This record gives sequence, C-alpha cells and structure tokens, in this order.
Amino acid sequence: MPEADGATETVGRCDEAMSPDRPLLEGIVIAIARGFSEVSVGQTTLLCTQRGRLRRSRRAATAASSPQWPNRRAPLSSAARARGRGGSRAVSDLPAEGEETPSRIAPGDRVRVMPLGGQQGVVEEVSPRRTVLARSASEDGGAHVMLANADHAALVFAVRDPAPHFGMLDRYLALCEHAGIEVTICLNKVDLGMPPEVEQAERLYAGLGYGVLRTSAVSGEHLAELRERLRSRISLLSGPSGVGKSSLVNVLVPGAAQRTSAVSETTGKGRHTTTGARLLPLQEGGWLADSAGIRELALWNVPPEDLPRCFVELRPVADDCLYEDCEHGTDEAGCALRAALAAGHITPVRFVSFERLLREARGETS
Ligand SMILES: Nc1nc2c(ncn2[C@@H]2O[C@H](COP(=O)(O)OP(=O)(O)O)[C@@H](O)[C@H]2O)c(=O)[nH]1
Ligand SMILES: [Mg+2]
Ligand SMILES: [Zn+2]
Repeated sequence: MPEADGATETVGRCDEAMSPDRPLLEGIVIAIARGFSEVSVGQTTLLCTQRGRLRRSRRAATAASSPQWPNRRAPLSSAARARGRGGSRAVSDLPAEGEETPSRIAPGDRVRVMPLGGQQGVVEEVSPRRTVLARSASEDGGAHVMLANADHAALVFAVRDPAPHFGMLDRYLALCEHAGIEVTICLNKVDLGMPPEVEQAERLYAGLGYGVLRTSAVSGEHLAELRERLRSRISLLSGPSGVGKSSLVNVLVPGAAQRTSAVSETTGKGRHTTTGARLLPLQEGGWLADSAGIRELALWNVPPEDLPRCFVELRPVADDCLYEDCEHGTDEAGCALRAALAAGHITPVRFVSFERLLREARGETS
C-alpha cells in the first residue's frame, strides 16, 4: 500500500491536489461521526475526510455478495419513484436513474480512497447507490441518508415479551418495499413457545412471500439460516426494543459489543455521536448494520402515492383506481384497493395498517 510522504500528515491535508500516480483504494463506509468516516479497506480501517466535491466512481456499487441473491425483490418502478419526489415528507427514497453523485457519503457507500498514511485517507469517489434508507433532514428538507446499499433487512419481533406489534411490522415492510430491500422476518425468542396468534401471523406473512424465521438468541434456533441470509451482503437489523436485537448481534458478530469506534477514539467523543448506521463485519462475509443510529425507522413515512405499491397484495391493482386522485376511502367510487379488500385479496388487518400509514403519510392525525 503506497504511503503518504510524511509521518506527520493528518486528515487536514485533504484539500491538497491528489497525485495522479497514487492508486485509489476501494472500500466501504462503515460509520460516519462528526464529519469523519471510517472506511473499511481490505483488512484495515482508515479514518477519512471527504473530498469537497466527490467524483462519481465509474463502477456501480456491486452487491456485497459475489453470487446475486436469487430472491431479490425488484424495487419500485421509476414512475413510482418520480411520483414520490418533491414531497417534503419523502423519507425513504430510491435514487432515480442518472442520480447525481451523492454530495455526502453515508454508511454503506462504496468509495475509493486516497491513503494518506497513518491509517488516514481521503474519500475521492463514491459509487452510485443501489438502495437508500433516508429521512428528511429538518433544516433544509434534504434527505439524510442513514444507510446506503442495504440489500436486505432482518426485521426482528419477539413471539412474546414483548408481544409482537404487527402494525409496526407492516410499517417496516412498507419502508423496505419502497426502498427495494429484501426482508427476512425474525420471530425471535421462540424458545419461549409459539403463541397461536403469532403462528397465524407467520402464515400470513409467509403467504405474502416474505422469508420468516423462528429464531432464538438463547437456543440458537434457526440462526444458521439467518446467517445464510446475511451472508455476503449488507443487511439492516431492525425492530422494536426488547425483542433481542442486541442479543442476536452479539451471537452473529462476536465482539460487537466491545467494538469501539476509531472516530470516537480520535475525537474523544462517544459512539452515540455516530450519524446513521454502523456496519459490523460478518464472519461469513457481508455486513450487519446496527440499528442504533436508525431507530427512528418507525417514524419514517412513505409518500402516500407510493404506499399502495408497498403492500405486496395491493401492488397488482395499485394503478387501477377509477380516479387518479382516488383517496381510497369507503365512499370512493371505483377504488381498486377497496375492491381488493372486498374480494379478500388483502386481509382486513393488513388493510387497517395500510389505511393508518396512508393517514400518517398525508399528515392526518390518526
Ligand atoms: N428467552 C429469550 N430471551 C431473549 C432472547 N433474545 C433476547 N432475549 C432477552 O430479551 C431481553 C432484551 O434483549 P435485547 O437483546 O437487549 O433486545 P433489544 O432491545 O432488541 O436489543 C434481554 O433480557 C435478553 O436476554 C431469546 O431468543 N430468547
Ligand atoms: Mg439493543
Ligand atoms: Zn382507490
């Protein structure tokens, strides 16, 4: 690895012109804190600043996997995406074709780095993002990307203690559908026994095409299957508190709890200053995004016009309402979504979730 000239160089030198003969190193952003990014490059981690104006890498961000995961869901159509644009509430969004180079890097970004020596470097290029999980930043309304290039989300709920809240699961599912992220539902704490109502929900979600695993961080049940689904890609682990996320992370990423941030060590500030997700390396290859920085996931919304597509049972009829501005209400003539409900193509509980998310997305109080 080529080294910078002086041992005293610091990240403060990032504005210097790069020397053309120095090769850039490929890496992945694993955390961002206080303007610095930690970039995993081969076997090491570099603490990086970012070039004021990033170049777009010619290479598209490759999936973290070498073999493409076979069941990857297709993201929403670009038309659906275009309709979701412009709204200040758009919080989970996909890059449109020909997206500009991101002006700020985010965890999960595939980057090329100029090494400066002393475990430091400058991010020079960033690859186009495959997926984006973002929330709108309050100040300028711009989307704040919490995690880029996630391929997969493991959504964790406990079978009991606490009892699962399937309305919340429907919200997470809608977000993941909107972002084009494949989902595995983990029904954790299955060592405590499987209540009949959870079994019923399991059948519902499996019937919709979602992968469902009965896991236990205590007994280790189905963790091999979970590992297999995490292998060689970027996965988000999310879910309400108390369901066993930290316990699962501790099993899946030994030493994760002890892991300290290079940024924290350098700046003297704690891990809580991390913005967005932190990527933890998996033994089997790939990354697990710790949900600590993105626990507000439950508060994010999908734009109302995109919501019907985010419920897989409604997707086939999402464009079929008689009027383009259909409100999908009970007294709406020719509402294809209501017709799907009447025909039994969506269960009433899922439709209730849809209506609740629709009200929220429209800014109505529910
Ligand atoms: N019986 C049982 N308890 C679990 C399991 N996973 C986690 N717990 C317990 O549930 C509680 C919350 O776990 P934690 O990992 O902190 O949940 P988090 O808030 O989602 O990170 C702790 O007391 C854990 O010991 C499990 O698979 N089975
Ligand atoms: Mg936890
Ligand atoms: Zn309608």
